[in-house]
Amino acid sequence: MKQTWRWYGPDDPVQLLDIKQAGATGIVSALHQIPNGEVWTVEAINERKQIIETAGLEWSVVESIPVHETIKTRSGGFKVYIDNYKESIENLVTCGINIVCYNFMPVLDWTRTSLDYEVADGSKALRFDVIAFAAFELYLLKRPGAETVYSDAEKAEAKAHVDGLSEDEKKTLINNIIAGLPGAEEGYTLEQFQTILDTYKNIDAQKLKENLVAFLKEIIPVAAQNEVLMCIHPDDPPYPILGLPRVVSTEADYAYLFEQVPHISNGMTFCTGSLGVRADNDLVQIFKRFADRTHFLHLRSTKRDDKGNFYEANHLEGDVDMFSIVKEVVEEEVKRKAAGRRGASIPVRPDHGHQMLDDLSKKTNPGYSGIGRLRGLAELRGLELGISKSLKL
Ligand code: CS2
Ligand code: MN
Repeated sequence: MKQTWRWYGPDDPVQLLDIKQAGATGIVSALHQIPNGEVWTVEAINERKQIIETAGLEWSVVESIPVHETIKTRSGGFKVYIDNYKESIENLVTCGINIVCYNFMPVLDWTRTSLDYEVADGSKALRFDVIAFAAFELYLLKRPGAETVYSDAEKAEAKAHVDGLSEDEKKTLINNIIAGLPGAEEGYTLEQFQTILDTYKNIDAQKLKENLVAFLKEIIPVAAQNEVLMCIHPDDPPYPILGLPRVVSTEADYAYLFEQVPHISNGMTFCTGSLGVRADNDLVQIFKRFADRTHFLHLRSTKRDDKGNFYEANHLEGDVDMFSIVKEVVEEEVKRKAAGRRGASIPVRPDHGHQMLDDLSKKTNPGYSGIGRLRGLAELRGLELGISKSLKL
């Protein structure tokens, strides 16, 4: 695996030197300063690239070029935004960058209800709690239709939950959900939020799928022509929330996308943490099936219960069988090498980590503190080495 690390740019509290010390050689970055939908110019890309290279690192993957909301709803000025997207891909190629991660989640990118859930060892993890989420949409956002999603028992629990929150705690819950987690690009106020949810009134899962395929039919040919590998990140959590459809959550979802647009440039970001939240997602089977289209790996684990709650576990613990996954990855890389395939080692990043040690008293990007990810990367690297050696590679 090519060991990489997400870096949010010069304002990231984790410095490039820290990343070198963590042992990563590749950087995963995006031009977060450019508003969603606008073209990433060669000049802006090169500026970021130079900063990364001056530190002796390489910009391996773009995560993400955000997909403008109007592309997802196919409304308003979406055609211009698709053209801009193509142009950004071409400009990245001009600068020598050819792996692009993105997602197609309506309105919200990844979503958690708690950013400081204390686990047994005193470190802090990100967590999604169904009742807290219900409390948010039923009693704080007051989303029309939310009451149809929950049972009476859940509604009662959610009501008790919200009644137990102080005004500050309510604000925190709202912000955790709608203010935008790192990399989400868009943040909303409560007032704006319902308005943007309403833009999906006539878009069900089937329609969203069609809109995604239509987008892929536009951009994959451009990517293919330029030998760019596009990799779509799974929904997180991998099921519909807020009455919005989500269409990149399961093996069947991915199979459909690859069937519709078969070129190898139409690939996936294999995120074990996101996919692993669903008990019916067999991660090893998903990887095996789409191994040749896995252009980017996000390795982390989650621990779920039977009510739909989950928290982010240590990388080698939780529900993800990381040994089996990494073994599959190592075997895929052997195949790629034998076939002389370019990019035989797949870029991987430790996707999120706990806030721990000195980071507990620092301001960190939720999920993206330095030390927790350093631990994650170290564990993954050791696991890979052990597997490779035992396979006599
Ligand atoms: C999240 C997201 O699980 C994750 O990786 O941290 O930021 C994710 O990377 C983006 O949604 C991908 O476009
Ligand atoms: Mn991920």
